[in-house]
Amino acid sequence: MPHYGKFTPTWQSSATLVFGTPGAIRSALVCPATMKNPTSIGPAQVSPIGTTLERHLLDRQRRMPEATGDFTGLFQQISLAAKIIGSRVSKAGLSGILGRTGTTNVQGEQVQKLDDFANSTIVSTVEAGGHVCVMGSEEVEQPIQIPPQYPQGKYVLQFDPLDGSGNIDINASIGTIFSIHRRLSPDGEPGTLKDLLQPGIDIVAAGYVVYGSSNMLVYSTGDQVDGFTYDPGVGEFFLSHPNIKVPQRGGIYSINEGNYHSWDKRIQSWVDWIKTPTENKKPYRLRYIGAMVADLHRTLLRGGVFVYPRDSKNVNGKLRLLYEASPMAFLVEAAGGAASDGKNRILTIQPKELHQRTPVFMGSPDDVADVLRFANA
Ligand code: AHM
Ligand code: MG
Repeated sequence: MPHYGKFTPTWQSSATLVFGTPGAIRSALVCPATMKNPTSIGPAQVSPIGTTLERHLLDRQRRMPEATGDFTGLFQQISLAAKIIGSRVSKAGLSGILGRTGTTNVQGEQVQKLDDFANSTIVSTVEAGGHVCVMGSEEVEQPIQIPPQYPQGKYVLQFDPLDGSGNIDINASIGTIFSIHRRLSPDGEPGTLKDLLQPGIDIVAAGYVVYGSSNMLVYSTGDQVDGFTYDPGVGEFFLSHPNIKVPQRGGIYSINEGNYHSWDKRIQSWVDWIKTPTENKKPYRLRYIGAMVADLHRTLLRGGVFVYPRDSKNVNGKLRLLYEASPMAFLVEAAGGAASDGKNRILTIQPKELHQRTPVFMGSPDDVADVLRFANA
């Protein structure tokens, strides 16, 4: 049951609005704020305003006595960057942000491309926080160092600032992907490339933000996957999809079928099979948005399989291991799904380069098993 499905004020006093699930609202209504000697509104953990991302993080932090607050602090900066990017994405057509870097807007100012804007928003929000020692971004060729005026923190952040950026100009869903590792290099010193070249299995937390019909932040620390929907009126992410579980099998396949003639015959056979009805099987539906975040968000919630195999143009696959495939594999596995490069778990691949690519087969465990059976025939 979503904790924060609809943002419906049920009654209003001079100072109080009540939001939340029907149960929480009922509890709150037992005791309007204007009553004298109010009775309890219920167990302390049930909040009549819903669970914000900040509260969710603080609750987790309190359950870990050794936690220093660094992780929570880093996450708050990521969430701030997501709010700023989401706000700019939603105004993309209005603010003259569309277009190539190098053009000028009506004020005669330099127009920044939205993916450059997203990249610099994350870098400048996170670098000053003192929680990371180095960052890796799809938009930046080399590791991003933390300027010497800021502390060198204990975490390593990798991100794709605006995934699916080809969708910006047509108002379709795009997203931000990120993962967090602990540093390997000595504390207090600048981070190194080695800090960035860590396998997904060592991820501390990963997540994505999808900028769609509503904006959502989905994250995991490996135990479960939780989704938060952004309320622009309040300026907060609220828990809306606790403990997301990917269905064991879905009914959707997601692949750029326009590449059919560039694929290996075994991938062609799988696609031929999955869309052909048989006595025991209905044909799967094809859905492909062209933004990994959006395609995998649907896969997490509805099930099915997302595939970007190697092809004759992209001989190592197209998607990037460190800031696309690994964080998504971490989330899919934490939700009970499977994520493979065709042979191995994506999470166990030891990266050799910052912008390394990998084939991707992810989603419902039974659907991934089917495609791997064909791919390895
Ligand atoms: P990018 O926009 O960050 O470069 O991401 C690459 C995108 C993925 O989001 C998406 O799954 C894929 O490339 C789509 O590729 P194609 O157009 O070849 O199907
Ligand atoms: Mg991308």
